[in-house]
Amino acid sequence: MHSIASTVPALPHVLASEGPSTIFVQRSAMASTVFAAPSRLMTKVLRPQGARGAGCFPLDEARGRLGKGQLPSLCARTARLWHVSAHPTVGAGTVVFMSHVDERLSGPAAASRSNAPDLRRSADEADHAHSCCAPSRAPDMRMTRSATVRGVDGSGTHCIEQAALQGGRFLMGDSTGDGNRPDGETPVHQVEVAPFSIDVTSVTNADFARFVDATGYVTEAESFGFSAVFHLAVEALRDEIMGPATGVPWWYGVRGADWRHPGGSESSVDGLDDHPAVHVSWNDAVAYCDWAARRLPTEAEWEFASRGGLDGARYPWGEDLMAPHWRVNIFQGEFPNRNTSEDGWSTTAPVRSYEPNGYGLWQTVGNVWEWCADWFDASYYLRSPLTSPTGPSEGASRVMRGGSYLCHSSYCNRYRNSARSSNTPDSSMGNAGFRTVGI
Ligand SMILES: [Ca+2]
Ligand SMILES: [Ca+2]
Repeated sequence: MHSIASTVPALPHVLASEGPSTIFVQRSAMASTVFAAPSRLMTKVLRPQGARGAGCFPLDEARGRLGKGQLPSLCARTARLWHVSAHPTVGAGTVVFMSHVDERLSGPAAASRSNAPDLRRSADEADHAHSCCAPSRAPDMRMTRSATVRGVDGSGTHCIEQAALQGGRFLMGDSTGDGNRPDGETPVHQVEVAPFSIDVTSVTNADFARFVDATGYVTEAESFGFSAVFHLAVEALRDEIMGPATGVPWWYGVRGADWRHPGGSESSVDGLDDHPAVHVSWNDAVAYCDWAARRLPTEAEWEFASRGGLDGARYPWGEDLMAPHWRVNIFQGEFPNRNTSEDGWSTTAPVRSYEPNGYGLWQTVGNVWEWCADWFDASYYLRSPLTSPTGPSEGASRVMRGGSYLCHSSYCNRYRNSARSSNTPDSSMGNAGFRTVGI
């Protein structure tokens, strides 16, 4: 893949940007949350303290002001964090707050808006609750969908090896303290799942091609005409690159990017038969499941399976990330512009890379995010039932688990058994796929 890094706005440039795009710099390693606000409001409410970015302030002060309602609720809801290690401008250990919030979203109507950073260059509204992991489609884009679904009737042949799990009780949630508080990885709670069988790998390009060949299914990325591609992975003509996603300049909307063209129109899946299918939305994954007479795992089933029988462990293989070598495909180097790929891969890896966990599952963490059946709610663990939880009855986004090749220890530490994220069910991106379970 060729790099278009030279065309990507470097973070120092973004730091100097004007208008609704605001970056807040906070020089405490203790920060565990982020909030976003229009620059006008930020200037008015918060005390600018530094020369870097739009404002520097102690996290406690920011939290206090949020608690007193001095910032719109939207700001709290959009909270996200980017740790920047050894950033050329900001410096090691600094926490950068990035925001791209339209002031029109600060009013009462904001609460009803979906989490959906806009992938259009002209966009001026965004709410990127999980967009460090994967940007979402803009709400108005959903009106353009015209997906064609034929033959999705349970007649398909699913060829992925299965692990038959006995089920049982386990402790679900983060017991290590590594969790991202806004993600709702706690409280740790006991959950019981029934026996189930699950794919030992995520669904590959070869598997997904078999489905599409049999049904003529058109994915949402193809219907919308574009999908989200990490900037270093773009392989597209210049006029197909829609520009950086709002607030997350390392994600580009790319016309022509879809599961057959993971980097854009100039890429293909030739030679990638055994790589995970990506640019597959939650709706697309469910369509595959319908065809194959399968279903997506519940979030509880996914975590039970990923733990591989190791109670409370941070990773599927235990506690140490390097044990003694790389066992997961994530991002090494300086995110987002320099990936040293020490683990062997800069984007997707073949699904049977590294070693399987104790249940025989490969790469539950890292490589690609995996869609789960549940709606996402950060507070769900507070009321989750003991037996076979299936998630909230409604929501705006669907759970994704396991992190991806873009996870970096310094800013998006979600390549853990308990880590949670989500995206809207029509969103697709180059770092998300799925695995299925038996009905
Ligand atoms: Ca990697
Ligand atoms: Ca994975």
